[in-house]
Amino acid sequence: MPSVESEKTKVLNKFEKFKAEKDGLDVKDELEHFARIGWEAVDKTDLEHRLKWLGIFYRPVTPGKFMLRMRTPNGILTSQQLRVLAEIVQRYGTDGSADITTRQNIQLRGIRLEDIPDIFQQLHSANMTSMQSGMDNVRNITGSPVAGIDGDELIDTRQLVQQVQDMITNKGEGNYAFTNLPRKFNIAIEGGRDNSVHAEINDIAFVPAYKDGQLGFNVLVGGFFSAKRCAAAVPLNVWVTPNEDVVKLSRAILTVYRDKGLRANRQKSRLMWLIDELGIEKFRQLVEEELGTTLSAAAEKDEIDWEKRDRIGVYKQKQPGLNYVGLHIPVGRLQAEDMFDLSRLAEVYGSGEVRLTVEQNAIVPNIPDENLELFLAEPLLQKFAIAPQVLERALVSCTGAQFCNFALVETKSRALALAKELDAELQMSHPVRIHWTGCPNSCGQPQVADIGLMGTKVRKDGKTVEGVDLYMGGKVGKDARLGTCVQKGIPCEDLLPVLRNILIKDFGAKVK
Ligand code: SRM
Ligand code: SF4
Repeated sequence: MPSVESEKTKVLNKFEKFKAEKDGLDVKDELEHFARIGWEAVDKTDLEHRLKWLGIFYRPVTPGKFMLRMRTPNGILTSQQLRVLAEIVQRYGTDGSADITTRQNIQLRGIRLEDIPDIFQQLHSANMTSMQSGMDNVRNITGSPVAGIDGDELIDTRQLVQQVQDMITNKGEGNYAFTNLPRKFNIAIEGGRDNSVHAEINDIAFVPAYKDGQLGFNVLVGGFFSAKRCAAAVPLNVWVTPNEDVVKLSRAILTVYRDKGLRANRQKSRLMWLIDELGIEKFRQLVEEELGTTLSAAAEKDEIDWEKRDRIGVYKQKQPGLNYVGLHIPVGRLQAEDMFDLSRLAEVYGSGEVRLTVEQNAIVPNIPDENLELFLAEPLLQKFAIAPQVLERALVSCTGAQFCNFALVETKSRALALAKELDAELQMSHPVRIHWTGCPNSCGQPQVADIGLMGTKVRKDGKTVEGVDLYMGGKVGKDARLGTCVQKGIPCEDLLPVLRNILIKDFGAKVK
């Protein structure tokens, strides 16, 4: 299939060049061949870049052991799907594990390229896909984690998220229309009042809003983080009804971005850079032209007016007699046996469904009142608590040096160790959200945290050591705003007392 021509591609950077030569999606037909010849014989660009179009990530830190990034629309998996993922991970023994991601998604580790054809068959049979989950594609689409079960929800986002994903990925088979975007792209659909999806940091965000008494969405565009710049999404001044209009508008925005987006410099290719260049009015006009209709102006205000809730613990559902239970998964890391267990619990006590959150936790919905006591007594809840320590509870961490070659520091294990130590020393009445990210790419979203820690290298006593830049002031939920860097270059080995002081001074912590 031809890739999209744009005026801007005349100056081709390395990425635009290889995309123009061969679309990333083309490697789908070569998987059997790659499996036969082995990863070391695969063309370098196919190996390191194009395979990401299928969600297959070569890991230079662990050569030969790949990461597989799934798509988990709205963060929802059936217990059977989770079991399939557990079986995939299990075959890799101690190399196999999985991570719940900051986009309500799951990634599998330890994967061997020779097994991919077989794994893709398994995924297909279980109605799962990893298609277009990396590189210049639309990432996992997030939605309210308690869609359809929360008594206070405004719009059930599940179908909408699925429909947008199906449009973009051709029902998970791959869709050449959207495999050559100028850069990655994030979409979120919020259905509740507490902005559980971090709407403001997505390239497109739909947030609930009433217009003339009718419930629909206001639309925000251009939110993103990168090493060069972080920007909160801005209003497109559009309101849409919560139906196929969401799909049509997403398609139109993506098409304008694909065809007009800036491609010369990858540091300036995200949607906001195009909006800056055109102005929001002109951008809106192009979207309308693409749609062939006039868009309705935004409702005066949106309905995001609650503080964000973390969903950990036991909650009544809108369906009488049913409950959902949010389990804390420390820094999102799962082993195969955890996944089997979680899947079993969801089947035995609930309706066979598991949900993931952008805080890297899991929710088991639809547990009848009479099953609750036994569910809460299950041994897995010792590991994945419903009432974890205050700091551990709100901890988020990106992958970091264990598997990511961009990382400047180790994150997950360090984040957990520090939180445990501080939880042991301090008493706090409310959670403080600490987010770790291993480098300025900000996958761990330090800018949305109460305390954000971004990996860096620091000089100490004549040596280069692992350190962090400190971010503060991030606010989530209503009136969300991005935190900023308040202190640079703290060596990780000196971080404990720094955090202790901040927690006491700014967050009311008391020494036990
Ligand atoms: Fe990310 C690249 C991991 C959410 C911004 N991100 C990467 C890569 C693929 C780099 C690589 O090839 O090694 C990381 C894979 C490491 C690994 O082995 O796991 C990676 N990003 C992650 C995850 C797994 C972090 C986590 O532990 O949860 C998240 C996967 C989400 C998903 O399911 O798709 C993840 N990444 C994010 C987010 C947060 C979000 O979406 O809310 C951001 C900031 C928001 C944004 O993109 O606007 C983010 N990741 C980046 C960037 C910087 C993008 C830019 O415009 O410059 C990169 C680097 C790039 O794209 O060039 C990146
Ligand atoms: Fe890797 Fe950096 Fe993203 Fe962490 S923030 S996963 S270290 S790219």
